[in-house]
Amino acid sequence: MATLPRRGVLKSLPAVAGAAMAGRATSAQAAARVTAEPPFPQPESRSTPPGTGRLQTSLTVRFTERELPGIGRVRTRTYEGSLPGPTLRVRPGDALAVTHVNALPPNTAAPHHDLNVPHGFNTVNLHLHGMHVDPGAEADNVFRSFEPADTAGRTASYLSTVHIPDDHPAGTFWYHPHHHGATATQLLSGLAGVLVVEGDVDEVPEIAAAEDFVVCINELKLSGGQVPDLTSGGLYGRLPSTFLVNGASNPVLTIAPGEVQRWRLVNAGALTTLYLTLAGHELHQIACDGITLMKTVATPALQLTVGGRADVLVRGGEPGVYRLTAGGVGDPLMTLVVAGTRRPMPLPTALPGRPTSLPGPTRTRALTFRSYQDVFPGAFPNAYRILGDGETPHADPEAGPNDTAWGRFRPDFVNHRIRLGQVEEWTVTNDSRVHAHHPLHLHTNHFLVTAVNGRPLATPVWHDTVGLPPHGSLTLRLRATDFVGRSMVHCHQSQHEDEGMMQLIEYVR
Ligand SMILES: [Cu+2]
Repeated sequence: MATLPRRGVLKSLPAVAGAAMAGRATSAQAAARVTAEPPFPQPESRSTPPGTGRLQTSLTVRFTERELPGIGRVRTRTYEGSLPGPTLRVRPGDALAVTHVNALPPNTAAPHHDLNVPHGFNTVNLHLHGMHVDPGAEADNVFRSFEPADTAGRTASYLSTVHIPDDHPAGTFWYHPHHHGATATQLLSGLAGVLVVEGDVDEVPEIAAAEDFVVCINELKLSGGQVPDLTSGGLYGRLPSTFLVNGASNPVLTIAPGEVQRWRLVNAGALTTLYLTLAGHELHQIACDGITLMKTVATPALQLTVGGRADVLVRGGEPGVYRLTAGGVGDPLMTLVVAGTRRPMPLPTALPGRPTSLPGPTRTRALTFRSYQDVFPGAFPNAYRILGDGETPHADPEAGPNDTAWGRFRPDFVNHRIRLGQVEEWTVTNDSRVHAHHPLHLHTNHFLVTAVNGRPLATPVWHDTVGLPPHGSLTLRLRATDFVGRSMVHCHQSQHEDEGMMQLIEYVR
């Protein structure tokens, strides 16, 4: 079984532009470029000590100035001084105890009267994205505020204790702050880390034999070596995004011909959906959003929406140099060099997947993600909101999209009461004037996507985050279990989220 990522002796080579441009080079060329360059970067790993059932760790958030490979000096908010933060590795049944220290400086701007205007950029909290755990108390509670240092520099610490159910799925999850108003700025600073739940899927022989790599993709908005706070709606639109893999620009990973590796792909960005392709190779997907598939799915391209994860197996092809790219993103994300002695390894024939069916629904909901640009004057001219099943208390459907409050997030109003054990069917529509991407994210429970634009999927797919098709709709089924309390459904395009595209859920018995 895989308990720790194996860090084999990896040969790698510099991200030479010429090499990266060549879709494929000869094996001699590739071999000639193999040097003693740093290995493919992996975040620091922190695992539950054997026999303890408890991973106790601390995460200090602070501004850090550091050299990012291929980028230069950057000063940004980090976990533990690193970008991304450390990878936390736990097992079903474990307790995860995190002591958070917020060593960011005091917030400067006074609070805005409208909480759906971005604010509080140095206040954080802790969200365990995709985890099926308690959303309340001192667990995965995104209503908490971990305040920054005071003017004298004194910091407070905040404890989160999360009990991971014995039957929690094994897979790839992640953590990040989820303080309303600051999520986009903090994600675009690189405040994110990977959370791995180890278990059954790791014991599939072909997967256990594969080297296990975290591929955490961060999206930064850099201006003069810093990430500016999102204080006006148009700011980020004018700055290009910088994409990093495990904190480096276009790092290089080496694989032998025929060798199988496991990549845990995480879109830890804030704004951009990634359409991933690896030149010369298929991606053999084994899990989506932390849920193991019923069988391996080979695909030439993968849509990784903001917040989404995909575990894939990659089998080294012909010797050469290949790029992992994302449509619409100019530079390669990373480079794969196929070199060395052929090492044939099989792909799995069976996976311990979660069945892709749920009983017929006993209740339905219709939600609409609506965004229209430039409908309001001022610094935040957009209207990001979710409509459906009880908008805000003063909702006036006749008021239409020019009512500034209608359908925007209110922390004191429950939009959806969801009964544990009951199967619901949701139709979620993307109603936007422009070609807007809205990644739907539900906290606490996964859901089963059963149809796209009304057309049933041959094989439904479990998600916690899924892109709504522009001008289209998704149909999903949900059966919430285990945890009562207040939770969230929102857009994971985090600027939209900060500006109000979020609703409150209460799970009830
Ligand atoms: Cu959105």
